Amino acid sequence: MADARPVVWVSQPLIDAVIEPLRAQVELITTDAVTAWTQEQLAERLRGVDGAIITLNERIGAAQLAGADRLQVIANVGVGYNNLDVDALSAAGVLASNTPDVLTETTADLGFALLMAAARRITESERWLRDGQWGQWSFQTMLGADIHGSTLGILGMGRIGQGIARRGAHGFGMRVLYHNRSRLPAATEAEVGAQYAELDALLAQSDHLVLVLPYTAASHHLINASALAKMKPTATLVNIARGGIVDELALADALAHGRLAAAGLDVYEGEPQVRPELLALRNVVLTPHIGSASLGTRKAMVQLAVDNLLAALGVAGEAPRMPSAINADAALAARAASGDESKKR
Ligand code: 8YV
Repeated sequence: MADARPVVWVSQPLIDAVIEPLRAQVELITTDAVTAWTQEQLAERLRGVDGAIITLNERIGAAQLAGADRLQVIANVGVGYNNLDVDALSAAGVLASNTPDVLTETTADLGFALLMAAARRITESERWLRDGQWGQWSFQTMLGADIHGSTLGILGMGRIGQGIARRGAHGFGMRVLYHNRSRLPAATEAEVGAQYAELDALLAQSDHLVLVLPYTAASHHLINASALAKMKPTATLVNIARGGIVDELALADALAHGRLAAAGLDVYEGEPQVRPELLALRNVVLTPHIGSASLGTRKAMVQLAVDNLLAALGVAGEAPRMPSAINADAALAARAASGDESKKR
């Protein structure tokens, strides 16, 4: 007898302890090795499945959805979803979800770690020590910038930005400024210890600037040569959001010529490629997109993606009570308009 359970594809090896129990409820197609799926392969994989759990490495747009007639849900393992064409998903009646909240504090921790490592020259110092250069020590060796008592700028003040503000204001006695599309309520500003600033003032006044804003057409290369020129030459820039927010060549040039003191980067425009201009610099700390990479948080992210997927498929009750849907109204409206009952379980 044919298996009537929904078919679910998981695009990468994730956390087995969370994924494997799904077999009790769905027909599961897993991926054994980390795979760089081509656009065509993605389209082929989505054909004939009811749901998919994917990572930021898989870009889903109209072309991938074209033959995916059964597809009801894409559960993205990540809070950022610039890999999804949400309009195309909605138009196809496909629900999409992300994994907010569960990764907030872990990612804020990494932002702070990068800030401290870059400002206090931690990785540069370690390389110098391992290279046997300690014998060359002088009183001026590895002078960095203070964190405590300095001005911390935060660009993008969502959940992760607020976590960084709390760490700076309450943990390190920093003056915290932020800029965001919308200003926070006064009570939230007071609780996180941050004051609103216009973008130019934020750039000019920050001793350390952390980028935590979503990547959109409006934020593409927002931190370009002209924005960098407004920053203090003694400042540190940290990017834990998306690589495309920074013009990396302009950043490398500013770092190489003393117009910016240091940078800490967890994200890159051409991931997993890192520009040689950045790799060549001693005053930039580079990590491979590990913002949410603690075991507990990664488990929680996968669990949230599973919960979203099952809710959307109606397996765990009435569809679609998804904990973190991105496009529920638009996708369900498109289903209703097309009269596509096959997607209503
Ligand atoms: C990734 C992230 O999800 O959540 C995001 O937006 O950038 C990360 O947490 C993680 O690196 C897996 O791709």
